[in-house]
Amino acid sequence: NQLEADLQVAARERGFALAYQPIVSLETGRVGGFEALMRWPHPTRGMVSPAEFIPLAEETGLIVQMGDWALREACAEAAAWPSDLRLAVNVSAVQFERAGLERSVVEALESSGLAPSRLELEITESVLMQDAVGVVSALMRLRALGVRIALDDFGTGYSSLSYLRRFPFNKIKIDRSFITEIEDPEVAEIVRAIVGLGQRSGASITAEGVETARQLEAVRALGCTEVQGFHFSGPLAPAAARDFIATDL
Ligand code: G
Ligand code: G
Ligand code: NA
Ligand code: MN
Repeated sequence: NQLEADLQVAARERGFALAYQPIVSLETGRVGGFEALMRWPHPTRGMVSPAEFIPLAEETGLIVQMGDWALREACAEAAAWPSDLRLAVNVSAVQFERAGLERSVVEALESSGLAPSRLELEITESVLMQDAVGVVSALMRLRALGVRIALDDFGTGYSSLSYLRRFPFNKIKIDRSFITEIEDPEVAEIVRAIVGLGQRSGASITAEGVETARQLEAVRALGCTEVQGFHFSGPLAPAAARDFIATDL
């Protein structure tokens, strides 16, 4: 398969880029950090979507070296931001299956000088669906380093609520599909319940995919503490992300 062969080359030659999407704190009204999102500028196909290449990278195991690169690259970039800003990096279930994730995180932090408390790893429920004991202890060791752990795309899986009991997440990111329908009172009630669960477990709550001022006001009223979405900004190239920090919202 040609795409797979190309991905192999890109992984070897580090032919990827990172885009950074602002996450806005509703407590301060300012940017609180950025989520790093991988991009693949393909030599002939143009920009290939992560929706296409991340699953392929997971199937082939290439995600391990790609993920290591993303951690190092993103930590180095974030070290240049003001020190109150955080960096979120997505970590795939496949990276947890292989040994070495903890070492990669430590190396990315040490080589960049980024304080561990500024790094947040975003995992999805698929991470917790694997061998629960091994994964939970790996997450605990990462937390012991001072790194924060966020549960991404919350509400889309088969048994979201049960995962909240397995591990003390620092953050819950409510999936975009709920925010899209937030003006439906039943959906708003679900989001209110998620916010309550988060507050009781000490997790902050991010609303993903906020695209309109009405959605922003709705999630604010429901108690979300952070928002991410096109209303403020989509993912930005590194220099544009630095400019965004200086912008008044
Ligand atoms: O950037 P975009 O919204 O197109 O991303 C699509 C999907 O790809 C998202 O679900 C996102 O979590 C995933 N993704 C983007 N970058 C990374 C990455 O560096 N590692 C992993 N594991 N997933 C990523
Ligand atoms: O699964 P994850 O949450 O990591 O996916 C992030 C993806 O969501 C990125 O690819 C990003 O481009 C996309 N995204 C971010 N904000 C919005 C938004 O407001 N609307 C839509 N449709 N997509 C968004
Ligand atoms: Na994510
Ligand atoms: Mn997400």
